[in-house]
Amino acid sequence: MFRGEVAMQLIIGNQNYSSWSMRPWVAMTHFGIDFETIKLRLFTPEFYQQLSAYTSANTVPVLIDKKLGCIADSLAILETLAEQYPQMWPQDPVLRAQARSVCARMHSGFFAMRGEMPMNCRAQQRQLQITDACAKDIAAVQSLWQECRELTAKLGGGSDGYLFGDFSIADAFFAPVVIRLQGYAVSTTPPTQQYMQLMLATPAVAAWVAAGQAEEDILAQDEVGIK
Ligand SMILES: N[C@@H](CCC(=O)N[C@@H](CS)C(=O)NCC(=O)O)C(=O)O
Repeated sequence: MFRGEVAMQLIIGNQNYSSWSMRPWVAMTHFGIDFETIKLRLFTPEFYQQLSAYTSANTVPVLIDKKLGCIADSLAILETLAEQYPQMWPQDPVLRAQARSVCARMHSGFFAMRGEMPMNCRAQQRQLQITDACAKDIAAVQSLWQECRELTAKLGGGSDGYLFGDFSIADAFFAPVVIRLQGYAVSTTPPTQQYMQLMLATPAVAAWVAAGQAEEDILAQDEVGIK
């Protein structure tokens, strides 16, 4: 099952739509971790059947590690990998604590934005009616990004322009939000646009988007907005 020398496999869903899968795939690709991708077609009978061979979790992503076993959940996967690859978190302890905090907030919040603006790599500035709750999430995420960058500048963190200077797990966590903001015609601030451009030009993010756009499956429930 494993390519001889590869110690890890990552099970993901459709790259066009699977925002949770995008997080570890982008981070692992960015940090040059050697892994094999197993892509399953979301919501098909085969998806659940094949997944059940590895884990009792009915969701992707799942990391299969030769030594550690099957790890479900994007946050658990990235926390586990960061034990082996500490460069995935900011080096500064204050920035690292904040990076963990914003990842957890993304993991357990921003429900309106997630629900109303499904990640869809093929969508480009689609017209969409959003609720006040969704507009509030969009404003909150932009303030959060600004806070991260201001704190990083204050503490003299890396200057690459990512949330905590150098690319970290936090950027991987917000990569699907960048795709969402690009997919729908919602207004964003100039610093947000700058961050979005940086993220979209990041090779691991661009590779994920290209793979998603090349897929042919259409998930009707994730196709919203007017082209
Ligand atoms: N909290 C989980 C959520 C994973 C999740 O909901 N994945 C979606 C795909 S993006 C899924 O597998 N859905 C299948 C289903 O709900 O039946 C994580 O971070 O990995």
